[in-house]
Order: sequence, then C-alpha cells, then structure tokens
Amino acid sequence: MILVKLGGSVITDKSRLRTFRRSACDRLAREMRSGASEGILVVHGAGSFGHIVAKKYALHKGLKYDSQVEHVATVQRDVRELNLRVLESLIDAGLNAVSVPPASSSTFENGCVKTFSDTPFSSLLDMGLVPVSFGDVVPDMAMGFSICSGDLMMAELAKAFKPRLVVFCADVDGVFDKDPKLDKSAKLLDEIDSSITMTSFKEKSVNADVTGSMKGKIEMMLAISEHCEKCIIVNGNVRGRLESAIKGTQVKSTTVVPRQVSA
Ligand code: IP8
Repeated sequence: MILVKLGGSVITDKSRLRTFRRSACDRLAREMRSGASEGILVVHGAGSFGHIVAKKYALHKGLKYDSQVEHVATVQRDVRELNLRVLESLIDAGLNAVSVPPASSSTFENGCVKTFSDTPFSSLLDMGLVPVSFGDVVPDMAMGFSICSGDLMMAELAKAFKPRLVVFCADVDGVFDKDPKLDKSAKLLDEIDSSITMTSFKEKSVNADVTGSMKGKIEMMLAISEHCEKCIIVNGNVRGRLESAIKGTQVKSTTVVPRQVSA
C-alpha cells in the first residue's frame, strides 16, 4: 500500500483564489496509475480553495464571532469543489477514486484528531477503490469548528495502514537547509531525521496558509516516518518524480527517516 499527498501548492495556484492546476493534477494522477501496482490512498491539500478564505476569517482559531459561520460554509463548499476536480483527474487516469472527507472518519477537539476510524478507508480499499481525503474545515468539540490539514489525515492513515511508501508531492525538490524560494544557495538535503535543527525553518509561509510552515510539515513527516518503510518528499511539479518514487527508482528528493536507535 502507498499513501500519496498531493500538495495544495502543486494542484492549485496558492496565490489566486480557487485556481485549480488541472494539467499538474492530471499528470500526477497518471503517474500514480502507471507507477503503482498496489492499493493507493490519496490525500490532497486545500491550496487556494481553502487557505485564503480560512486565513481571512481566522477559521483555524475556531468559532470567535458569528459572521465566521458563513465562511465555514463557503470553505467547505470550495474544498469539496477541489476534491471533485481531483477525483475527476484520478478517474480520467483510470483510478477508481472515491471521496472520504475527514469528518467521515474522524472527530476533532482543539484542532487535533480525537477519534479516528480506518473503516471508511479499509472498506473502500478492499473493493479496489482509491480513497481520497483532503484538508477541510471540520466540526470541533472544543472550538466549534477547526481546520483539519491534509497532513493530519496523512498521519492518521500512516498510523492505521503502515504503508510501504509515503510520498509528499511538494512544489520544491525536498527539504533544503534554507528556504530555496528566498535563498539561491540553499542546499537540498538527501535525508533528514529527527536530529534536524528546526531553527532554520520559518513558522510562516509566503502564501496565505493556516496549517503551516515547513517546520510543522517536517515534524509531521518525522512522525509519519515511524509508521512506514519509506517516507519521501518529491517535487510534484517535475514530470516523472512521483512515478519514479513509487517505482523505487532513485530520484531527486528528501527521504525522511525516524531517529536511528543506537544498538
Ligand atoms: O492544505 C488545509 O489543508 P492543507 C485545509 O492540507 C483548509 O493544509 C480548509 C485550509
């Protein structure tokens, strides 16, 4: 089984509200189809279908004022619209994709997963379907509502299914020692483990983003790497990288490994 995250910065233009990058998503879908010969679980980010409005109305802070409610509804609708488009790309590529919104498998409290059931996913996988979850605005027992990032679903799915391979498709080649978008001298790290120093990674990202920074993502990927054989970040904008990663061919990337336990 493989678990793939299609980053919101790859499948959408994060700087332009509700802008889907259809050709990128179609290509990634085809790469999954031709690369994988096993069960596939897919999670996608919200990109400009979620973050711009969620940030404007502070939806990640939960219910603070009445008029937020209207925007909870629009963000829910918008991320479903994105999800439909992703499903369309996957189905066109020959993958039998079905939607599993986070709230159909999980409950949430204070922005964290309180309960998670793998049944909605496993029953679909058993039938040869490809479950597709996504970052969403969700009911939250303590905050009224909160944001569930796709990475949070990735962590739950990795824990539950122990995939052979977890691939994150980002808009950069992997993890760098500095921000490659700001600093040309940034060097790609072939491998990272939990000894990585987080001080060089910023808390905030360039585009509107309510779920985080590279720092938060690295922490999540380190946790995920404990539950799979291999966890890798590739550039989803470069043709063939996802397919090569799935086939186990050497590819420009960063591999995330859990802390090495000394004997
Ligand atoms: O793009 C965020 O999910 P992510 C979900 O996976 C919303 O971090 C609604 C902003």
